[in-house]
Formats: sequence, structure tokens, C-alpha cells
Amino acid sequence: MAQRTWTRKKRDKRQREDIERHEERRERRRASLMEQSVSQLGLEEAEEFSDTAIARSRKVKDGQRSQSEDLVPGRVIHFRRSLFEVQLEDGSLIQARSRSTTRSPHPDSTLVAVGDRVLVDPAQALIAEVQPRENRISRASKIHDEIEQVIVSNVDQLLVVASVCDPYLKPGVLDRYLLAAEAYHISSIIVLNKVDLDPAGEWQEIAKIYRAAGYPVLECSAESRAGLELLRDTLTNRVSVLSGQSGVGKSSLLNALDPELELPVGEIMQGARKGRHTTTHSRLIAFRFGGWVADTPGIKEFRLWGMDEAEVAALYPEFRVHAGECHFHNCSHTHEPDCAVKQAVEDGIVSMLRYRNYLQVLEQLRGN
Ligand SMILES: Nc1nc2c(ncn2[C@@H]2O[C@H](COP(=O)(O)OP(=O)(O)O)[C@@H](O)[C@H]2O)c(=O)[nH]1
Ligand SMILES: [Mg+2]
Ligand SMILES: [Zn+2]
Repeated sequence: MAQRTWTRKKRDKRQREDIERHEERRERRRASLMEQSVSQLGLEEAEEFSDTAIARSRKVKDGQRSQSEDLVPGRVIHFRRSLFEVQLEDGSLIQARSRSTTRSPHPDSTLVAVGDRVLVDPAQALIAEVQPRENRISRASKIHDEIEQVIVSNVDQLLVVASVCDPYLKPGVLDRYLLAAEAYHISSIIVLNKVDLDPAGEWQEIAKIYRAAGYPVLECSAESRAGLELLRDTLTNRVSVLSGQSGVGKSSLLNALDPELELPVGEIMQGARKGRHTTTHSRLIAFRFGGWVADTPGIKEFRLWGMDEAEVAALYPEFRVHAGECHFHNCSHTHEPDCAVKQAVEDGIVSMLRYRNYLQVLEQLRGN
């Protein structure tokens, strides 16, 4: 018994360390994204950009400076009947509209989206300004092809949930979610649920492969409550999107962490939900313990169409490490000579399973 407790502690510690490393990477990426935006703006604007958003809003267009002192920052969590629900920093909620005067740094995209950080003019119940989005999940609109429709923005992390059995874990499916997250610049965490159903721990092998690829892996059970404390810490004070096949236990995990959510369990969401999500807005659901989960259909909508092979390969973090050493800079790591990625697979540094899945993704792309 003591031995088992010790092993569990060791495992929890390793999972925590994974998360911490993941946090550091996320911070670095955020900083580099900020730098990129600044360098695209040019020097004068860059100085302004580095200033506070409120200072920026004062400068935009003459005559619009009057009330900027009274603007308060918040986050859009819901959209209903032409009104945005904005949560202010003190936790209170206010309803506000957008107008043609609402300032936004994203001209070709949904003006105000769920997840946006905004500056609100409470006196007029108006969203005065949208702040730059760190990332976003969007869908290509069929009607207005030129306008990007943002489903949710500023997502801190994607949790890809899979179950160790019932249904069995499918690495191919897991990879599709991970690829989409990479393409959207959202960092992902893998959650292996239902570990209570496989006490022998056969999933450990898969967990090892994904950890080696650079993804944190949490081992959980909504049933036995194993790993739930760490899962809750991971979700606290962040905006998360949960993805994963139906039946893996996404709703059960959320209910286990926050029973007030009362999400329906064991429901195949298909029909009704699909219909509902032809509208593009989602909703952020607040956890009792702080943080939000986005009520979106996840990122299944995402298509890799239009990407070339090297671009797809760049979505595999463990390939990226080696790709710089390939002979061709746009190496697809399939047929080319002097390919460092293929070499790494041969040497057992990069997982054969991930590499095979990559080849399958390429095949599907060519087939489309
Ligand atoms: N044994 C076991 N069953 C679970 C666990 N989590 C969820 N389930 C069951 O799996 C089924 C699907 O769960 P649900 O939360 O609806 O999955 P979702 O479709 O991903 O939201 C339900 O019958 C749950 O009771 C778990 O950790 N262990
Ligand atoms: Mg569900
Ligand atoms: Zn290569």
C-alpha cells in the first residue's frame, strides 16, 4: 500500500512538472506573438502598442477620445439577442452592445467574439474597443467568405480528452485534435480518462509516446476521481476548450469537478447540437473554482485543406526539432534523401506511431 502511494505521488509530481514546463512554453510563445505583432506595426505604433490598451483607444480617431477614461476592461462570455455579456475584472457581469464605432484591431473578422478582451463604456452599455486576440477558433463562413467568423478567441488551452477504453483510445483521432490545436496556436494537454477501467495500465505506453512528443498527459477518472485535483488546477483561471470523441467522459469530468454545472452525461449530442452550432457564437461557462470552459463543438471543424506537406509536418512538435537538419528546407519527410525526421524515427527518437499517423494524414489530404 505504502509502495502504491509512493508511486502515485511520484506520478503526480511528474504530471505537475509536465504542466509547469508546458506553462513556460506557453508564456514564451505568448511573448513572441506579442513581439511579432509589434514588429508588424512599425515603430511608432509599436510604442503605442506596448502602452496600455486604454492609451491606444484615446488616440484612435479624433473626437472619439471623450470617455476613454471611463472604459473598463472585461471579457466577453456570451452573446444573446444582440447583447454581449461581459464579465468585468471584479467578477460582475454587464450587458453591452457593439456599434460601428467599436474599435478593433481585426478588420477582416467578427467584430466582437466570445472570449474577446474588451473595453466597455458602462454608461452607454457599449463595447468601445476589442483588444488584440492571442488566438482564435474560427469557421470559414459560407456566405461572407472574406470575413473570418470567430467562434471563440483567447483560448488558453485545448484539453484533448480520450478514454483508455470504452471507447478505446485511437491515436489517429487524438492526433487530429492536436494538429488542429497546433494550427490554431493553442497549446494542448491530453487527458486520458477512465483509468479505473484498466487497472493494468495498458495506456501507459501511449502516454509515454505523447509525453515524448512534448504534450503533457493527465491520467484521470471521473468515476474513481483519480487525477481530478490536478485536472482542476489545470483548468483554474484559464479559458479551456474540451475536445474528444463522444463518450470519452468530457461532461462527466466537468461535473465531477463542479457539480453545479449539471451537464448531461451519456448523451450523443449530434442532431440538436449540430443545428445550434450553425450559429457561430459559443459561450464561456464559468467554473465555481475560477476559469471557464468554452461551450463549443471543439475544433473538429478545422480542416487542413490548402496546407502543403511541410506545413502539416510543422504541426508535429517533435518533428520540428529535427526538420532544420533535413537536406531540403521544405522536406515533407516522406521520400526525400537526407531526412533528419526519418532518421530520428529509425533511431527510435521520434515515435513510429506518430510518424505513421502523419503519413496517413498526408494521404487523406491528397485524397481530398
Ligand atoms: N468507468 C468510467 N466511466 C466513465 C468515466 N467517465 C465517464 N464515464 C461514462 O462514460 C459515458 C460517457 O460519458 P460522458 O461524460 O457523457 O462523455 P462525453 O460524451 O465525452 O461528454 C457515461 O456513461 C459515463 O458514466 C470514468 O472515468 N470511468
Ligand atoms: Mg458530453
Ligand atoms: Zn525531412
